[in-house]
Amino acid sequence: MRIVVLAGGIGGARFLRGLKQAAPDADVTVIGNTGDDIHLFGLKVCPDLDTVMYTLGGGINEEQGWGRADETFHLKEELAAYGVGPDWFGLGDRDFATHIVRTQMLSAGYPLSAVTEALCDRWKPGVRLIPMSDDRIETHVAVTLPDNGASPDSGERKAVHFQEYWVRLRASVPAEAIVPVGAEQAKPAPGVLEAIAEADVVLFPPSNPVVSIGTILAVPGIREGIAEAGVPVVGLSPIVGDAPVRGMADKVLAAVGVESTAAAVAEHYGPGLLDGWLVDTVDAGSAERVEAAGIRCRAVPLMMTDLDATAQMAREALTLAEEVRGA
Ligand code: FO1
Repeated sequence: MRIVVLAGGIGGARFLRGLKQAAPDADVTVIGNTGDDIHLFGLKVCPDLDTVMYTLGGGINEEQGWGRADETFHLKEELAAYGVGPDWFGLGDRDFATHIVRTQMLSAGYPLSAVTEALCDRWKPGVRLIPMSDDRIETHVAVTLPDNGASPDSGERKAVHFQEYWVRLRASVPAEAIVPVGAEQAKPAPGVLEAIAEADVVLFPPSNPVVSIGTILAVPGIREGIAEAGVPVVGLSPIVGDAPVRGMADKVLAAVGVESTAAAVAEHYGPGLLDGWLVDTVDAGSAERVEAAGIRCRAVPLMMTDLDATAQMAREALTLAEEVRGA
């Protein structure tokens, strides 16, 4: 079975670990979000690609869900000693090696998709990880900084890089707009549209529907490719009990006018894209609203408490896909 998964960071990566256990013989292609990418210290950092690669390759810092296990931060400390910022993004020494190799290969002319394939040669994630595009796309967030007089630009409306909004500001101010800069001019990376066209099922894991899956869908051709593939598209709600399971998805959902509920996210994707939607048992009451939107809906436990629970979620998603296919 050929499965295509659109994945962001932590939630998507953890779901993939369960999917691999639930469908060990499946051929899984992951289309990774690159809107979170950031250039720091002259290096290109790809947080969502690295989170999938490290999580499935066994190198992830399990508690954080990002960055490497057994990290040290000597480089970060030395850079801070030179007064070279930013100091709010925690890059570890082991993680720096990934960004150095990536940047070296990009500078030598390799596209991001080839670089990602080369990095995965080491990590062997057990899935094919393709960036959504080889073109540069960076998600920026429009905010009005608090008018506290503390910082020079306080009280001003400005666009900040997604990572600054997420990590430095901790999403403490409303996101007034979220823009995947560069998406309109970007093309899907080689293999993305082919994988979608050849897929038996497409899955939307519990990744952020705006800044992760939404950004992937913003690359021209990907949303259309999925909608026209004629195969079941099944998603798992990242919102459980009107709150995001992890992260601050509710902050970015508000920016696009979507209420923070499992049903609203399904409606946001729409029946043109989604055929099936899994909500957590606590949201079983919303299944009727989702079905009324033309999307088949089932209520199952959606907390990825451990690998077996996550594998069961993946099995439920694949079962719903078969139900939709048969409909
Ligand atoms: N998230 C944080 O909350 N704080 C950090 O200092 C941080 C550093 C970091 C370094 C490398 C990397 O790949 C991810 C990192 N993240 C950090 C997570 C990152 O912001 C998120 O994983 C995604 O961008 C959102 O899914």
